[in-house]
Amino acid sequence: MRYSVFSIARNALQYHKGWAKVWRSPELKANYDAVIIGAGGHGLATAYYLAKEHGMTNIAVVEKGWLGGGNTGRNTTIIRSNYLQDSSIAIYNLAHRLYADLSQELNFNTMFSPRGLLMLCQTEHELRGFKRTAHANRLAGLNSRILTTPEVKSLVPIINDSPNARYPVLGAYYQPDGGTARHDGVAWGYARGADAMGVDIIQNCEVTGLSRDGDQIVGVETTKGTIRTKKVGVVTAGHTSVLMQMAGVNMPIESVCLQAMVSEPLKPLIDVVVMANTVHGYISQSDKGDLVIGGGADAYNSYIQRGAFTSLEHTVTALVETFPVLSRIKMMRQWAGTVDMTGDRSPIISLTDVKGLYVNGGWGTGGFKSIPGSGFVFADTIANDRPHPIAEPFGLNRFAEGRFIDESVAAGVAH
Ligand code: FAD
Ligand code: PYC
Repeated sequence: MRYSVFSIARNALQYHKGWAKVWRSPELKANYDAVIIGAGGHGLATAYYLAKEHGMTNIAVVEKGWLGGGNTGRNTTIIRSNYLQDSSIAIYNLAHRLYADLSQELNFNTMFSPRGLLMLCQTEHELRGFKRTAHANRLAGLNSRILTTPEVKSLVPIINDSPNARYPVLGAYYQPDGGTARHDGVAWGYARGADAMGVDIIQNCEVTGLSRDGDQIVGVETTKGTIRTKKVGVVTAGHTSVLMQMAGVNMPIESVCLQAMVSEPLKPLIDVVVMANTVHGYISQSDKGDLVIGGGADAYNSYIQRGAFTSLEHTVTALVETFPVLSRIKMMRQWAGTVDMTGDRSPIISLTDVKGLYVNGGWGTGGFKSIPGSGFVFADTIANDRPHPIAEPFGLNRFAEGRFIDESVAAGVAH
């Protein structure tokens, strides 16, 4: 649906009563060629690419709440591809490239803003580590380099560059095309695109069971009825283990709470994204002027979406230490999401021992940036019943084979 200036004005004057719905609210059918569980960014992107690239349109995305209401709508929208291992760089880079054209692809403004991203180096170890990352990234064709402290100061004038700081800024890793996007826009754009190709997005529909016939998946039990299907993709960040248990599959995943907050709106103050991994804080400024702020995950496993006070306090301390000028701003809102972490801090995109059951999860605190790439390769994996070459290293078998993809440094501040 396209709107003219006149129709926008008319709708506003009619107290917003006349808007056409952007996607349908279809009835759940009894049979689908594939069912995607979870209408976050990854699930919706998977459905979009299944329909667009593989012609699979008789599919449903089932969501227990509202679409984009999980971590996709709760994250702080940082997009970067500065991971260390080649297999990680391949998927995050693919995602980054797709993000660059996503607004055009979806004809929906995702507000992608590659404004530049800094990861501060506040210990000698961190500086050495990020030099290694910058070299690895450049070898893979990524634009990245190490900044000196004066260069950091000129990009971020409000930063505390005192050599007497508890953790002085010794430099920074810099990805000039890292940045942010609008999280809801990404979910809504993929939802609208998938819906337009015939995908049924069923909200308020919780999956309560997965049915097997021997080692073949045959159905999905939901609060809106039973679905018969031979292909199921589980894309339920935070609850990946819960869903996979329904089919008898144990996942090497822990679920923890990760929080974020926004400040009162301020005049333009900082036009890059800054992450301070050592002290556990990061910051960017939204177009509205709010500072978008986050830090480390809670230190214990849980499924609550509230967050521990200690983590919140720690984040604010890190913020004030790095940007003393912010010590008196007010925080407007705080929220949290449940993220699912693997031991090597890399995701799982995989076939399973159950035929027709596929899983995409374990993105931990960093899966917003990967949504387009993840959806693209997961759709290909489901459609062809074999791992896409970029997804292959991320198979579940890596845990049994000891083939870990260690990204604990790149996962950074939130881990
Ligand atoms: P989700 O968006 O969580 O979607 C999963 C969906 O599954 C949910 O909507 C849920 O309701 C649904 N579901 C669960 N159980 C069921 C069921 N039984 N039946 C039906 N549906 C079910 N990543 C970055 O790259 N950059 C960042 O700056 C960043 N910041 C973050 C900040 C915070 C505070 C948090 C919490 C996360 C952050 N992340 C970030 C991580 C990122 O948000 C996630 O990795 C990503 O959004 C995961 O997307 P998803 O589609 O897999 O999951
Ligand atoms: O992955 O860049 C990231 C991130 C920042 C904050 C949470 N995750």
